[in-house]
Amino acid sequence: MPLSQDELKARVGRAAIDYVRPGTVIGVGTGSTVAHFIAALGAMPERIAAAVSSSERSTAALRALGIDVLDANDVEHLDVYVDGADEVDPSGYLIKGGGGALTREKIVAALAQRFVCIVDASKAVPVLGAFPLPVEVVPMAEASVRRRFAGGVLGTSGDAVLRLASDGTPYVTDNGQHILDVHGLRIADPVAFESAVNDIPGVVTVGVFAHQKADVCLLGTADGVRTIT
Ligand code: ABF
Repeated sequence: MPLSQDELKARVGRAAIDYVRPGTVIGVGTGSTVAHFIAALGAMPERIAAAVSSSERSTAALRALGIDVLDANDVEHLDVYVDGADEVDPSGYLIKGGGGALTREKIVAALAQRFVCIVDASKAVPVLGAFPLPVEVVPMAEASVRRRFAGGVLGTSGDAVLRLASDGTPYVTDNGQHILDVHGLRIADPVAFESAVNDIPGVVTVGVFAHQKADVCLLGTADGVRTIT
């Protein structure tokens, strides 16, 4: 019987505990794979000292386990940051932000000595871009950013669609901004592409993690957990 995607996520979420040192302060990302990691944190015999979270959703899950959640401003560095992703390429470059938390994820990842990414095998791709690229934008810049992607950025163009909440209104991030999901891109040079999109006026965060790529990527597969470093 093949393992379900959620069982692969659980497997890799548990495996990330090997990179967590008891008594340290760690960074915790967002998403369903990270939810399995948070559950495994709660089961550690010797607990972590505290966590810095990348979303209200993860904060609630950590606090429900009695894990202290600190403000990022009160922490100078984190031992490790553990988070999921929507796509990972063979170099460990990532697309993130499907869960809407990309800005805080980048902020928290930047505090960490090591970034451990946890994904199920379906996230591994040869080239980033099949997953619609999340771009957090200031609402007044939506149309101009959409036009920039339509015209092409570093030789690849895409169709930027405003992300909507379940009630049909624009999705609003934890930071009060909107998200454009850009379809149809092929990101051959993630480092240069991340810089180019960061330079577009009105862009708050682009969901390409290349300057801050994963130091270790744990891939949950039917044959076990594989690492991409
Ligand atoms: C989060 O992990 C987001 O950046 C990304 O969208 C998400 C992947 O979600 P899941 O683990 O539920 O597939 O960090």
